Amino acid sequence: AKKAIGVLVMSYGTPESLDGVEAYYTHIRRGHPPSAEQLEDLTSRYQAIVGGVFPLRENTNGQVAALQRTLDSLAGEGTYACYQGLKHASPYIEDGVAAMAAAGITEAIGIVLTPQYSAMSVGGYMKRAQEEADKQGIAFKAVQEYHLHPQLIDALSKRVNDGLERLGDSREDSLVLFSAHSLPAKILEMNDPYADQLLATSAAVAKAAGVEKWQFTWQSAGQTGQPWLGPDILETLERLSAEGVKSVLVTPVGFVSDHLEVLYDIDIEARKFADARGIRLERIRMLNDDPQYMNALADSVIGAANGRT
Ligand code: FEC
Repeated sequence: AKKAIGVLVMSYGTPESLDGVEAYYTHIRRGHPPSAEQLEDLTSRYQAIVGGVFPLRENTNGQVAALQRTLDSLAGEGTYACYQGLKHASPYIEDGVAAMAAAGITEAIGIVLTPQYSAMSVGGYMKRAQEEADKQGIAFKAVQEYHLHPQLIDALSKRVNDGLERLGDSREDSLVLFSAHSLPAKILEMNDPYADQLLATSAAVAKAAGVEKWQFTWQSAGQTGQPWLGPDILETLERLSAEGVKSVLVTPVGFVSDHLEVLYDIDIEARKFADARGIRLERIRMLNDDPQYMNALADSVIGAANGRT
């Protein structure tokens, strides 16, 4: 039989349980344990989110399974074999590559469950995957980005229309607020494509949904003592309230799952902030294992395997 091409599906990772939060946070901080206060703050955010304490794990599992089914139906069973590799939790990126090698795979494609490239995000995942693939003797190719894939844009634009419908009467006055995870502002000196790709995704989704009133804002900046890209979503909501905006549809374009940065940072923190300023805030449904999103991923993987990227 023909040997399968490995697909390393990479995602951020989340703790297994509340006991695992400290080790997870320490890994994110590159081996520096958080202070007791930082740990307490993060633990309380996990405790506050609804729909399961660590929904990202189940959502990533569901995405990997759905991508496997999509690849099977597009390319035939046995052509591609998906493996999971997480940035900050087990199974780590290196574990996923080692599992491929153990299965006899010699050729693999890597793809990250976030559409836009940054040297600090996708670049970091790919560097670790490439290094382990080199060690294991696997020929590795990366899907760097898929931020303008037509199936991704269509899936997001449908969600924008759904969300505007939920805002009901205020649809005409609603503003679509695209958002993404902030990064340290030093990426601007590196000519990083992250911000441009996020704006390109946002503009394409707005166009496809027929939305004219939209803006982009950052969210979820870390506290590292260094400046991060702004304005943050809370600053943006403050300004919008001063401008008299009454209804906002938050549309994350860099996140693809329900997880802490959506369920806490938007649904709890930003919503409370908006409520206090008389702004009605809704959020689009996240993609999770949406079939069009799975198609965008599968098509990008097949494209890379056939030398299209
Ligand atoms: O639900 C979950 O358990 C995980 C939610 C989660 C996602 C996520 C995605 C991204 N991050 C990105 C960059 C950074 C940088 C730092 C950083 C820190 C954290 C902390 C938590 C956390 N991130 Fe995250 N991120 C998620 C969770 N992230 C928790 C630590 C506490 C905090 O700051 O709140 C700063 C690291 C440092 O200290 O040096 C930088 C980027 C993404 C989106 C792309 C991707 O998914 O990979 C970029 C989901």
